[in-house]
Amino acid sequence: MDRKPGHLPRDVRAVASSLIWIKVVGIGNVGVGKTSLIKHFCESKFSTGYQPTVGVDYGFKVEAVQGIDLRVHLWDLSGSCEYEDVRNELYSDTDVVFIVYDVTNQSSFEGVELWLREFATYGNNTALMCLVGNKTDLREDHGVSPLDAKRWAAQRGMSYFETSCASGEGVQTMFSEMLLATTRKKQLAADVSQHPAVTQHAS
Ligand SMILES: Nc1nc2c(ncn2[C@@H]2O[C@H](COP(=O)(O)OP(=O)(O)OP(=O)(O)O)[C@@H](O)[C@H]2O)c(=O)[nH]1
Ligand SMILES: [Mg+2]
Repeated sequence: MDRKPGHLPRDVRAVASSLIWIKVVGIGNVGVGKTSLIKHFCESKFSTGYQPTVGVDYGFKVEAVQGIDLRVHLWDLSGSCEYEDVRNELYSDTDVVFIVYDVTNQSSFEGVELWLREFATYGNNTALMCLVGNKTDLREDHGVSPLDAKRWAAQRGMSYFETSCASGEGVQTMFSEMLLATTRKKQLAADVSQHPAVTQHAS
């Protein structure tokens, strides 16, 4: 390499700055699988051991969506009430928030309303919101009804996904669909700000 340190070629810097930044936040009760979802998305890995997130963790991935490279910043927040203040500091400017519950654990589903309220209080009201039923590989008849979960999400205008970090089923689909929806939203907002007159005329 004959390149001087700290002097990237112009085209590399241009590509880097043209990437779209997306802030994704995962919330939900302790142990529902937020860290596992993010780890599966970033590294295609799953581990059965449980290591509670201490406050907050962070992941990063460049993901191509419809030919556009997105810089995806993933904020993995602890579900423990002990870290409420830490979470509330991190909610601003979120593009996508996914609320996770465990399909085998009714109380984790009952908790989603509180998570929605916490985000509504401290986050931005422009974020795209999704509900995720995780651990479908462990689903039993007496678990959370998928119909109830779908209805809950639909009533709040949220998308609903089901995932298993153990088998990987649904994980990539969930992230791809969330990222596609938020990219379209961002592109639309950029079009509107570039052509305000056209938009005003059309309405
Ligand atoms: N069988 C199964 N186990 C899972 C799945 N997702 C997560 N787990 C397990 O559930 C436990 C908790 O997962 P985490 O991802 O650490 O949960 P969390 O929501 O990040 O929990 P906190 O950080 O404490 O808020 C771990 O033992 C995981 O291996 C899944 O889809 N299927
Ligand atoms: Mg965690």
